[in-house]
Amino acid sequence: MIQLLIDTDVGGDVDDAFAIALAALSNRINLIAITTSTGNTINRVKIASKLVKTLNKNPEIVAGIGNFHTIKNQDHTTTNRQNNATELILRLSHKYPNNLIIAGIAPLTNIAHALKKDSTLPKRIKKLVVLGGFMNQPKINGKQQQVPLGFEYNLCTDLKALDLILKAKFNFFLLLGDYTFIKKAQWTKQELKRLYANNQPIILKLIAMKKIWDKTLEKKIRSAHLPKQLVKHWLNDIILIEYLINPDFFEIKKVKINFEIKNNKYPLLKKVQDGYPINIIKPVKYRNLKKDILDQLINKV
Ligand SMILES: [Ca+2]
Repeated sequence: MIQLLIDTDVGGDVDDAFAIALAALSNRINLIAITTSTGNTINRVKIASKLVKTLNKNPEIVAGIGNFHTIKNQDHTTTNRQNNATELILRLSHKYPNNLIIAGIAPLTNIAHALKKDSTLPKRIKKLVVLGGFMNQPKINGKQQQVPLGFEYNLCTDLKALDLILKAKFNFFLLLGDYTFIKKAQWTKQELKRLYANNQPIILKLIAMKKIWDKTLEKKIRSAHLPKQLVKHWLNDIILIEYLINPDFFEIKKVKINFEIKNNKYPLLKKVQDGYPINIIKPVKYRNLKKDILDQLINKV
């Protein structure tokens, strides 16, 4: 059984809500805790609590660093400085030594704070699995294009946190945007139809959240002058949780990476000889993994 803590920015992109539901429903995962990252983290706690309550699950849920306090700007005093996430991450790492998996599906600020407080944390964490980053410029409209800043949040919002985490020798697994922002990794119409045909309380809740997000995404993409082709039904965070549940649909590649910040452009990750060793999670069976996710969500497993 996987002992899991999810660090999430649920309440924005709906993929977090699906990812939490999938983890809570899985009989391979014991969802012990949820910590919230970025922005109004207290509101995110409320949203996560309602979600898991629908499933009669009771993980510990606490707020982390909020209002864009990156690890650099941690001394800002004006907004939420609640930092229960750091304490919870450290406490659970002692309670489940070498057995706790942390899934990072949000900017890495909370995890970096825990690390700053106790540099021995990586020794007690079984795996740190994270969604984020690009190694290659994504194809938009069939053409390779510069990753728009603000398109991928988890790594680029808090690069100092990423830097600390890479240096810290976690057993680090990364699912890249290269593998999740592609056509194969979107919900198809048929898949969504299957989801919408279900009327379990959790599915109704997820669908309601998804409808709100679909509208928000469209507005966000438009106001950021990003290509409207980015308004799609992305699975993103959900795929990371599926990796934990069914690693058979994925390949792991060991690489050494680092990143470079150039001219305020999106910091691509690069394979370099003297880089930090990480494990890249590469989905290889998209259709199977999406079917498996749906089966679990609508309780057909
Ligand atoms: Ca997220």
